Amino acid sequence: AEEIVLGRDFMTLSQHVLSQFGTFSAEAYDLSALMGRIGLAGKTIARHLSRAGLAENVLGVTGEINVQGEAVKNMDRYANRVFLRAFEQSGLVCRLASEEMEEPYYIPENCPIGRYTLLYDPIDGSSNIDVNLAIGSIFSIRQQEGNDEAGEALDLLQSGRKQIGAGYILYGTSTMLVYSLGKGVHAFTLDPSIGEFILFQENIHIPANGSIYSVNEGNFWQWEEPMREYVRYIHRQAGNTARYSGALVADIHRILFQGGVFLYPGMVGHEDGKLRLLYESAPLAFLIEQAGGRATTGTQDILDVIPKKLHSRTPLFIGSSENVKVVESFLNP
Ligand code: P6P
Repeated sequence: AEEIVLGRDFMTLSQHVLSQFGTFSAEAYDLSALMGRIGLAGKTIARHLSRAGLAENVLGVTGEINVQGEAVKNMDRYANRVFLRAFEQSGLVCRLASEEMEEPYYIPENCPIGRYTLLYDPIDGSSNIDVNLAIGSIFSIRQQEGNDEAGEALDLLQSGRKQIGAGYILYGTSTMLVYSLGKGVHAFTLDPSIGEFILFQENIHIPANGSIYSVNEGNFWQWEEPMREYVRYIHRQAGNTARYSGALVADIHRILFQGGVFLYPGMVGHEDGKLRLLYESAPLAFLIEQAGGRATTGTQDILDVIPKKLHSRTPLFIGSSENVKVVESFLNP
């Protein structure tokens, strides 16, 4: 095997975060430790998933219904707790907000010295778990501004432009972590034999245009007419390919590397669509904009939306800048 040059060919996630800052500042060490904890959560979840069908509480449901009105899968509850455990005794994060928790989780002992707020979707695409298809975790890192429990709105109900970092973990044929701290988008593969996420691509740029469109066409007759017109236009145009996995992270990962557009529009009776702003659309919009792409609600950049509630939804159109522009031309004729 060819010689590995330490520091060039072998860059762990924590090392890479430090290298992003060029100085060994307190902030650099904080964010390196924080990303290391996210990596720990990802490794723990990946290991549990690898035991599907063999260990308890991987497949199947808990019998509860979450704040979204959806059946709670065993993995949803397990993964949510893994993130919470990863940040207790960390001194880094005062408050965590998750798709699986109605209210934010507040860690008082971290708050006076805490500096960050973490929002996350612990398992995105959980309908894929029981059929062994790709799923993900999505995370968004914000500066902590409120230094007590009441500071919730300060820390959470803010525009996506205030995110200081975001990314996802994709539990697929391999486990990958993709993140940005506002200095480009970088991708890592988990090497389970050493338990480290190793850098495999830096400064990823999304193609300006792509032939993939990713949308659940089963909702066709629930869409507004402009959205139907767009999909009819795509059907008539030669060379387009439909890819839709049921897991947002997997569909976005494909589009990040190959170009194209993911669409989750509003529907009659559900004008805001299904996806959550703060821990699904906003972190992915941060990442895709860092990679040179676009993300919009159809009328506004996702990153400019200021939510009224923690679990606010918005429509999402995200991907290659030219593809998103065509979508907007149909939605705002
Ligand atoms: P639909 C999974 O439940 C999820 O939140 C995303 O991961 C995924 O893109 C979307 O919902 C799938 O929703 O309505 O097409 O099944």
